[in-house]
Amino acid sequence: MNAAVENPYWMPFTANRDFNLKPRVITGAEGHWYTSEDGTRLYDTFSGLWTSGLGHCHPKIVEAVQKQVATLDYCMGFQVTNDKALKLAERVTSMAPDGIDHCFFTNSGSESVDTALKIAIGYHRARGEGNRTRLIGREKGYHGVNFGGMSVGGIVPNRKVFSPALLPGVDHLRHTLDIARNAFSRGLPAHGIELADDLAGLCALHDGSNIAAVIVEPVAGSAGVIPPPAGYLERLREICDEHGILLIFDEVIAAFGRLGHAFGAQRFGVTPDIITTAKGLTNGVVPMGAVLVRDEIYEAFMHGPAHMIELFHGYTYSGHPVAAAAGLATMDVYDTEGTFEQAQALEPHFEDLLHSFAEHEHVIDVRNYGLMGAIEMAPRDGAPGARGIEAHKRCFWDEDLVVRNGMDTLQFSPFLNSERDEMEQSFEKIRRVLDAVE
Ligand code: PXG
Repeated sequence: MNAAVENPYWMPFTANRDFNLKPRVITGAEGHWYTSEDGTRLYDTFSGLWTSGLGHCHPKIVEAVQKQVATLDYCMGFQVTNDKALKLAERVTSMAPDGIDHCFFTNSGSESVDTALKIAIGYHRARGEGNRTRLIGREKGYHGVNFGGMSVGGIVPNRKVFSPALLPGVDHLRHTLDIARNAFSRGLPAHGIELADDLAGLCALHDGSNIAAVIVEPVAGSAGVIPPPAGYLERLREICDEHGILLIFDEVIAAFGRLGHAFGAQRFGVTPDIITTAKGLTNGVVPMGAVLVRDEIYEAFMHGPAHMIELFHGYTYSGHPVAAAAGLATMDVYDTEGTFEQAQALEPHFEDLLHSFAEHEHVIDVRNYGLMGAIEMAPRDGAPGARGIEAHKRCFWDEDLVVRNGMDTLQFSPFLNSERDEMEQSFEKIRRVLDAVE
């Protein structure tokens, strides 16, 4: 068959025509390994898509999902709820920083972000500050693909085509990637705290009293793992407090162990007002997201006649019982297996392996924090991104390795319970690939 013509599946964030020339199709998974359609076993260096830190098909999660789907497959989530959603909200808020004690369920990171932005605007209005509607994002930020998240996001190709339809009243802080000053930093880069003062500049321009919220990823993920400069998030928090602006941490990647804690906020010791999550909430097994908010935010909505809906927002599948069962089983495994401690213990080894590429001829930067890492290659003359996708394909076909590239940056999201020797072997394979790439 001529797949390029006949494949009806329009793949997300994929070069479809190129893909269809030689499709890469996964049919199974177990633990840290995928199986492709010809039976090859491939090691997963990206934990799914930052999703599956416990490994694939974890037996405890599989069992919980199987049981739930046969017990209560679905029930209405408006005006009625299910036992698992209640339990998961309790469980997740008990793990969150003090003061963050309400949880709204969504089905994805994109929905979590748009929900969080709506909650921020609704919160200010409920307090009599309906003028506070401006939203601030950051260049290179990724907050999903819905209109709100796209508007506060800062990845240019994701915005370009839709530019006329972006939300009004949105500004961006400058990004913090500074290879000239910070290349090959281990952990948080030393330079760039002053970039947080962009927020003070926007408060001066618009008056802080018109700004509803600032949203940032604690560590930018999709843009190629950009840890914040030391002190940067603390400074953002201070400026938000000075001006009554809500601080939203988009922890779709950072939450649930990627930074060695339940939440990135805990790793940084900076507590935002709202946290968005997805991915690790269910180990990627069933789609689900959650938005966690401070008590005052929830309480601000709880006014007016008690029989009336307070927030006109929600999804048919908010708090889906099968997703919530997967979430509960995932939290149990994090707990019983000591996953966050395991992840912390892996960090130094992961950092050393990544930075062993610092001298490689193609490599212009290596960045890491927690179990998030990136190796950035110089773009090939006139063909940015070509080197990255070539590396991805060589990994897949020649080395039985699934590696994520964003343009010429290879991104790594090792399993939170990785085996050291598997991690080492995967980086040996990557070295062979970088040696072979033109
Ligand atoms: N916020 C953040 C911080 C994310 O990383 C989303 C929101 C959107 O989530 P959904 O579930 O709607 O996709 C994400 C998603 C990459 C990559 O290569 C990362 C994501 C998506 C696609 C690619 O790093 N993260």
